Amino acid sequence: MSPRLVPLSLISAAIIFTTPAAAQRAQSADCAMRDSARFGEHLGIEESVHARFHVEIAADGLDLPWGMVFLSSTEALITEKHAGCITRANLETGHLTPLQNAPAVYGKGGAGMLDIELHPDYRTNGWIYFSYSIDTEAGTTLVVDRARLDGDSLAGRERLFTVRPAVRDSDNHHGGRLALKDGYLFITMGERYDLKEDAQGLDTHHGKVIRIFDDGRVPEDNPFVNTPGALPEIWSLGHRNPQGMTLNPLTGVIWEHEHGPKGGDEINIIRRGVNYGWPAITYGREYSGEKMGNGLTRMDGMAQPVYYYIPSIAPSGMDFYTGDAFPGWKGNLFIGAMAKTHLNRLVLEDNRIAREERLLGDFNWRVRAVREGPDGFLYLAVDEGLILRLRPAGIDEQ
Ligand SMILES: [Ca+2]
Repeated sequence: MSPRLVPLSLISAAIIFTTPAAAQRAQSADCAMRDSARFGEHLGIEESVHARFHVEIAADGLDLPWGMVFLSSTEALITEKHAGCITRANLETGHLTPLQNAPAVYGKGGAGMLDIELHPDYRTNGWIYFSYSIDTEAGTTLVVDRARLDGDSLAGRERLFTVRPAVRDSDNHHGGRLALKDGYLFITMGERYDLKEDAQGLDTHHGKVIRIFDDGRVPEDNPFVNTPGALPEIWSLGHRNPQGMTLNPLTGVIWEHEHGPKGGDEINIIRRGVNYGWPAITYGREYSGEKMGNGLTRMDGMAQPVYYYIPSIAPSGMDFYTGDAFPGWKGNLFIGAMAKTHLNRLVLEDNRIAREERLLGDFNWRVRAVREGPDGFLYLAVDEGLILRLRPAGIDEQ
């Protein structure tokens, strides 16, 4: 067989095989146009203390949906973690259209195409922000880009931030949640699991919340800009594996949550220059059950969490509910739970958590993302590949 007759499939397989990281995929390969086979399926009526609601499938067939943001009341952009896609979902038909011209993504373990957010002025400037993992000569790391939509293609993509340093042989704790506020972009970054002491070091982005301007510049008033040896993008430190961050639109305060080790998942309010304690203090233990370090839960100069979970629920995604469809949920904080599969509803009193309710536990979904839609309904993305819509049910509805 002459070389030019080698089947294309073998050539592309050889190219993929000789790429430094087999898990780093060019877009296209796993990102195909699809219909949702179970679109519109009604899964029942559920009860909350303050609401009664339908659970129905708005899309399915997604590969580990991780981030979700609404373009309109009928369309969302959804990231698919390991496949590395940003997929446009039509929530009136269930049709899924992966965006063209997306970057190559390293997708494995906690690494992949992660969060996605719109600029607060998206209607006028069109900027879409997204975080994802890449493989480099020095190892894997997290980056944040922004781009605009041109039809179903990403256009004018710009690199805004790269987590330093890259690390070899760790696919864990890539963080990656994004929040935009007042011209600033906040980014969460995990401590890569094996490097937990990095969470206390100011010479690395691991275990930090980052604050940059929405165009990537570093603000002069960041807390460690004038600290010798410190990375100037750092906003707060002492974080373990933050997989949730959101702005409370009612107060302007940024909330975050992070996985503890065995127990000790935390909810924190993110403030300038604050040390949130990991790994020096924690309410969790080693996975073996041993005390973490010297077993301390408090230390001077380190913040206590607003709330913590024992045992761990493995939180992911978070959103404040501000809509009108569920009056009884107004101002509540919703968080996905993956290990203790449910939707976590938290009632706030000022900046404290007063009560907690666990919803949808019987479905055994690993709830990865939660988001209020423009229609005031609540939407969930779950590891099982579904987008669920929670819609109010009348008292008499069955
Ligand atoms: Ca902490």
